[in-house]
Amino acid sequence: MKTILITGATSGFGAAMARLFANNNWQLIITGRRQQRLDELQQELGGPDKVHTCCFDISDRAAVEQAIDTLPAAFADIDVLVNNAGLALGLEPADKTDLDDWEKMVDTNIKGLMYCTRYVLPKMRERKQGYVLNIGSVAGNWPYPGGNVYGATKAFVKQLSLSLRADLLGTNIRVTNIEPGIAETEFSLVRFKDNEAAAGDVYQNTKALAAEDIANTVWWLVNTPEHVNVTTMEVMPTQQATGPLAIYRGE
Ligand code: NDP
Ligand code: 8X3
Repeated sequence: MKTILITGATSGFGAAMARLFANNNWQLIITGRRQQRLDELQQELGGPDKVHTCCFDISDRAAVEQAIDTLPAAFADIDVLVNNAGLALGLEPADKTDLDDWEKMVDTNIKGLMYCTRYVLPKMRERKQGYVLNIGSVAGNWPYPGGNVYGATKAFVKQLSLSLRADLLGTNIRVTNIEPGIAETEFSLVRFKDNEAAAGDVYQNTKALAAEDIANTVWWLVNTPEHVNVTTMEVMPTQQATGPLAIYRGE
């Protein structure tokens, strides 16, 4: 039975991936900070023999190391790592943003992803097999007002993904950066700090991606032949596209 480690599986993309892979007979390691949600998902998807839970803050390097180091033997050979945990906080312009929000995005989206990758890779190299899928974002490609540090963290994820490919050439380990566009999850509720009206507005009168669309994308990628590496995959809803460059024309 193959094993997938999904970070941030307590909601959104991560929870959808957990359900899809469990239903296809994979063993899961699921992480997040909300123990109760991890417990519920474990229960739903087959119990502790099939699903191992790790509750930690991904920005806590020692906690990530400890979780990977102390995996039960049956879960220790990770075939697929999905670096999914992440968040956006705020949509203010750079001169008005809360610096704590910026730091939290860097700590989670950049440092957390670095820690998981660094602690999982050695065993993959030893086993000469593995697949690292990073969840980047269109925000790493296309700047938008208020996207500032969130977009910059996702540009980091894109560049690190490309660099991993360079480092891992010859190891048989695959790396893909998936870059989703707007998707309806708890993402906006988190971004707007539990302001349900503001979060709801994001998905008004359009058809955003669903979490399952990204789970299906991951499933497809994982099931491509081992000699195929999709390096980057941008996935937008049909009803989203890039806009023109902005021009300020004065008062
Ligand atoms: P959700 O808010 O629904 O899920 C985010 C997940 O990340 C949760 O499981 C959360 O778990 C986990 N997480 C957040 N911070 C931490 C932390 N410090 N430590 C551990 N886990 C953490 O959002 P999505 O499913 O939409 O987001 C998943 C990924 O997709 C993110 O990286 C996001 O940036 C990216 N993305 C989202 C898009 C969208 O429009 N929704 C589009 C493009 C990319 P918990 O709270 O339990 O810790
Ligand atoms: C999430 C997509 O456009 O809200 O990464 O930044 S967007």
